[in-house]
Amino acid sequence: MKLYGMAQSRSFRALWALEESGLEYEYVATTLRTDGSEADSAKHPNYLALNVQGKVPTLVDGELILTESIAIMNYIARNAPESGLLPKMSTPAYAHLDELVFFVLAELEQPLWTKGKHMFALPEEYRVPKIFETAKFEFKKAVNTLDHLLGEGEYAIGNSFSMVDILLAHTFNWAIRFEFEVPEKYVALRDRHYQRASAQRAMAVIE
Ligand SMILES: N[C@@H](CCC(=O)N[C@@H](CS)C(=O)NCC(=O)O)C(=O)O
Repeated sequence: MKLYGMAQSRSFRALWALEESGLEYEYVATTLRTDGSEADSAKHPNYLALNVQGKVPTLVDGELILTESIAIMNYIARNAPESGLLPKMSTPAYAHLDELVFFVLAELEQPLWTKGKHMFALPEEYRVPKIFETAKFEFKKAVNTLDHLLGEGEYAIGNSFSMVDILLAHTFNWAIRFEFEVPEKYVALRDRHYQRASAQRAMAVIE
Protein backbone atom coordinates (compact mmCIF):
# COMPACT_ATOMS: atom_id res chain seq x y z
CA MET A 1 0.00 0.00 0.00
CA LYS A 2 0.97 3.61 -0.59
CA LEU A 3 0.55 6.41 1.94
CA TYR A 4 0.59 10.02 0.74
CA GLY A 5 1.47 12.35 3.58
CA MET A 6 3.30 15.36 4.87
CA ALA A 7 5.34 15.96 8.03
CA GLN A 8 3.44 17.79 10.79
CA SER A 9 0.01 16.72 9.62
CA ARG A 10 -2.65 14.14 10.37
CA SER A 11 -0.83 11.74 8.06
CA PHE A 12 1.59 11.02 10.92
CA ARG A 13 -1.18 9.02 12.63
CA ALA A 14 -1.48 6.74 9.63
CA LEU A 15 2.27 6.47 9.17
CA TRP A 16 2.73 5.53 12.82
CA ALA A 17 -0.05 2.91 12.55
CA LEU A 18 1.71 1.45 9.51
CA GLU A 19 4.98 1.21 11.43
CA GLU A 20 3.18 -0.35 14.39
CA SER A 21 1.40 -2.85 12.12
CA GLY A 22 4.49 -4.28 10.43
CA LEU A 23 2.72 -4.11 7.03
CA GLU A 24 4.76 -3.21 3.97
CA TYR A 25 4.14 0.23 2.55
CA GLU A 26 5.56 3.03 0.47
CA TYR A 27 5.49 6.62 1.76
CA VAL A 28 4.96 9.41 -0.76
CA ALA A 29 5.95 12.85 0.55
CA THR A 30 3.34 15.38 -0.52
CA THR A 31 3.39 19.16 -0.17
CA LEU A 32 0.51 21.46 0.79
CA ARG A 33 -0.10 25.06 -0.19
CA THR A 34 2.07 24.76 -3.28
CA ASP A 35 1.36 25.37 -6.92
CA GLY A 36 -0.67 22.52 -8.43
CA SER A 37 1.78 22.30 -11.30
CA GLU A 38 4.41 20.75 -8.99
CA ALA A 39 4.39 16.95 -9.19
CA ASP A 40 4.42 16.43 -5.39
CA SER A 41 1.69 19.01 -4.71
CA ALA A 42 -1.57 17.98 -3.08
CA LYS A 43 -3.20 20.30 -5.62
CA HIS A 44 -1.71 18.48 -8.63
CA PRO A 45 -4.46 16.95 -10.83
CA ASN A 46 -3.04 13.44 -10.30
CA TYR A 47 -3.35 13.84 -6.52
CA LEU A 48 -6.77 15.52 -6.74
CA ALA A 49 -7.96 12.44 -8.65
CA LEU A 50 -7.21 10.45 -5.47
CA ASN A 51 -8.23 13.03 -2.89
CA VAL A 52 -10.69 15.60 -4.21
CA GLN A 53 -10.03 18.01 -1.31
CA GLY A 54 -6.28 18.04 -1.94
CA LYS A 55 -5.62 17.08 1.68
CA VAL A 56 -3.40 14.54 3.40
CA PRO A 57 -3.37 11.69 4.24
CA THR A 58 -4.45 9.41 1.40
CA LEU A 59 -3.96 5.65 1.42
CA VAL A 60 -4.03 3.64 -1.81
CA ASP A 61 -4.17 -0.15 -1.67
CA GLY A 62 -4.91 -1.65 -5.09
CA GLU A 63 -8.33 -0.32 -6.10
CA LEU A 64 -9.02 1.06 -2.63
CA ILE A 65 -8.54 4.77 -1.97
CA LEU A 66 -9.06 6.15 1.56
CA THR A 67 -8.90 9.84 2.44
CA GLU A 68 -9.79 10.01 6.15
CA SER A 69 -7.03 9.43 8.70
CA ILE A 70 -9.14 7.31 11.07
CA ALA A 71 -10.55 5.14 8.27
CA ILE A 72 -6.94 4.61 7.16
CA MET A 73 -5.81 3.67 10.67
CA ASN A 74 -8.71 1.25 11.07
CA TYR A 75 -7.98 -0.35 7.70
CA ILE A 76 -4.34 -0.82 8.66
CA ALA A 77 -5.34 -2.26 12.04
CA ARG A 78 -7.80 -4.73 10.48
CA ASN A 79 -5.13 -5.89 8.06
CA ALA A 80 -2.74 -6.56 10.93
CA PRO A 81 -4.95 -8.06 13.66
CA GLU A 82 -1.91 -9.40 15.53
CA SER A 83 -0.76 -5.79 16.09
CA GLY A 84 -3.58 -5.35 18.64
CA LEU A 85 -4.24 -1.83 17.33
CA LEU A 86 -7.97 -2.57 17.52
CA PRO A 87 -9.70 -4.70 20.17
CA LYS A 88 -12.15 -7.45 19.22
CA MET A 89 -15.37 -6.15 17.64
CA SER A 90 -18.55 -6.21 19.76
CA THR A 91 -16.62 -5.96 23.02
CA PRO A 92 -16.99 -3.15 25.57
CA ALA A 93 -13.34 -2.30 24.85
CA TYR A 94 -14.18 -1.67 21.18
CA ALA A 95 -17.16 0.50 22.15
CA HIS A 96 -14.96 2.53 24.49
CA LEU A 97 -12.32 2.91 21.79
CA ASP A 98 -15.01 4.20 19.39
CA GLU A 99 -16.18 6.66 22.01
CA LEU A 100 -12.66 8.04 22.47
CA VAL A 101 -11.94 8.22 18.74
CA PHE A 102 -15.15 10.11 18.01
CA PHE A 103 -14.52 12.38 20.98
CA VAL A 104 -11.02 13.25 19.77
CA LEU A 105 -12.29 14.01 16.27
CA ALA A 106 -15.43 15.90 17.25
CA GLU A 107 -14.23 17.74 20.36
CA LEU A 108 -10.51 17.61 21.16
CA GLU A 109 -9.03 18.19 17.71
CA GLN A 110 -11.59 20.77 16.55
CA PRO A 111 -10.16 23.77 18.46
CA LEU A 112 -6.70 22.82 17.12
CA TRP A 113 -7.98 22.75 13.57
CA THR A 114 -9.90 25.99 14.15
CA LYS A 115 -6.61 27.65 15.12
CA GLY A 116 -4.83 26.07 12.14
CA LYS A 117 -7.50 27.19 9.69
CA HIS A 118 -7.45 30.75 10.98
CA MET A 119 -3.62 30.87 11.12
CA PHE A 120 -2.81 29.51 7.66
CA ALA A 121 -5.26 27.10 6.01
CA LEU A 122 -8.15 29.42 5.07
CA PRO A 123 -7.85 32.10 2.40
CA GLU A 124 -6.69 35.25 4.22
CA GLU A 125 -9.98 37.10 3.82
CA TYR A 126 -11.77 34.36 5.84
CA ARG A 127 -9.35 34.31 8.79
CA VAL A 128 -10.65 35.69 12.10
CA PRO A 129 -7.79 35.92 14.65
CA LYS A 130 -10.27 36.67 17.45
CA ILE A 131 -11.35 33.02 17.26
CA PHE A 132 -8.05 31.90 18.88
CA GLU A 133 -9.48 32.73 22.33
CA THR A 134 -12.59 30.64 21.59
CA ALA A 135 -10.38 27.75 20.48
CA LYS A 136 -8.38 27.98 23.72
CA PHE A 137 -11.62 27.90 25.76
CA GLU A 138 -13.02 24.93 23.81
CA PHE A 139 -9.78 22.95 24.05
CA LYS A 140 -9.71 23.38 27.83
CA LYS A 141 -13.30 22.12 28.06
CA ALA A 142 -12.51 19.11 25.89
CA VAL A 143 -9.44 18.26 28.00
CA ASN A 144 -11.59 18.33 31.15
CA THR A 145 -14.04 15.91 29.54
CA LEU A 146 -11.20 13.63 28.46
CA ASP A 147 -10.11 13.42 32.10
CA HIS A 148 -13.45 11.67 32.76
CA LEU A 149 -13.31 9.41 29.69
CA LEU A 150 -9.80 8.08 30.35
CA GLY A 151 -8.77 5.86 33.22
CA GLU A 152 -5.49 6.06 35.12
CA GLY A 153 -3.76 3.24 33.21
CA GLU A 154 -0.77 3.46 30.91
CA TYR A 155 -2.97 2.88 27.85
CA ALA A 156 -6.34 4.31 26.86
CA ILE A 157 -7.97 0.89 26.46
CA GLY A 158 -7.17 -2.02 28.76
CA ASN A 159 -3.56 -3.04 29.20
CA SER A 160 -2.22 -2.66 25.70
CA PHE A 161 -1.30 -0.08 23.11
CA SER A 162 -4.03 0.61 20.52
CA MET A 163 -4.77 3.01 17.68
CA VAL A 164 -6.41 5.43 20.11
CA ASP A 165 -3.08 5.82 21.93
CA ILE A 166 -1.56 6.92 18.61
CA LEU A 167 -4.46 9.31 18.08
CA LEU A 168 -4.21 10.84 21.55
CA ALA A 169 -0.42 11.19 21.46
CA HIS A 170 -0.53 12.75 18.01
CA THR A 171 -3.35 15.15 18.94
CA PHE A 172 -1.54 16.34 22.08
CA ASN A 173 1.66 16.76 20.10
CA TRP A 174 -0.32 18.96 17.72
CA ALA A 175 -1.76 20.93 20.68
CA ILE A 176 1.74 21.48 22.11
CA ARG A 177 3.07 22.67 18.73
CA PHE A 178 0.15 25.09 18.43
CA GLU A 179 0.86 26.45 21.94
CA PHE A 180 -2.35 25.32 23.65
CA GLU A 181 -2.31 24.81 27.42
CA VAL A 182 -1.67 21.08 27.75
CA PRO A 183 -1.74 19.60 31.28
CA GLU A 184 1.48 17.89 32.34
CA LYS A 185 -0.08 14.41 32.35
CA TYR A 186 -0.95 14.73 28.64
CA VAL A 187 2.53 16.05 27.82
CA ALA A 188 3.81 12.92 29.60
CA LEU A 189 1.37 10.75 27.58
CA ARG A 190 2.73 12.27 24.35
CA ASP A 191 6.33 11.76 25.47
CA ARG A 192 5.75 8.16 26.58
CA HIS A 193 4.08 7.02 23.37
CA TYR A 194 6.43 8.99 21.09
CA GLN A 195 9.29 6.98 22.61
CA ARG A 196 7.89 3.76 21.10
CA ALA A 197 10.11 2.25 18.43
CA SER A 198 7.28 2.47 15.88
CA ALA A 199 6.87 6.22 16.48
CA GLN A 200 10.61 6.77 16.18
CA ARG A 201 10.67 4.86 12.87
CA ALA A 202 7.71 6.88 11.59
CA MET A 203 9.53 10.11 12.48
CA ALA A 204 12.62 8.92 10.62
CA VAL A 205 10.46 8.40 7.50
CA ILE A 206 9.27 12.02 7.42
CA GLU A 207 12.60 13.62 8.31
N1 LIG B 1 -10.66 14.69 8.36
C1 LIG B 1 -9.43 14.58 7.60
C2 LIG B 1 -8.74 15.94 7.62
C3 LIG B 1 -7.54 15.97 6.69
C4 LIG B 1 -6.90 17.34 6.72
O1 LIG B 1 -7.57 18.38 6.90
N2 LIG B 1 -5.59 17.36 6.51
C5 LIG B 1 -4.87 18.63 6.53
C6 LIG B 1 -3.45 18.40 7.07
S1 LIG B 1 -3.52 17.86 8.74
C7 LIG B 1 -4.72 19.13 5.10
O2 LIG B 1 -4.37 18.37 4.22
N3 LIG B 1 -4.98 20.42 4.91
C8 LIG B 1 -4.80 21.05 3.63
C9 LIG B 1 -5.89 22.00 3.34
O3 LIG B 1 -6.75 22.26 4.22
O4 LIG B 1 -5.89 22.50 2.20
C10 LIG B 1 -8.55 13.47 8.19
O5 LIG B 1 -8.62 13.24 9.42
O6 LIG B 1 -7.82 12.83 7.44
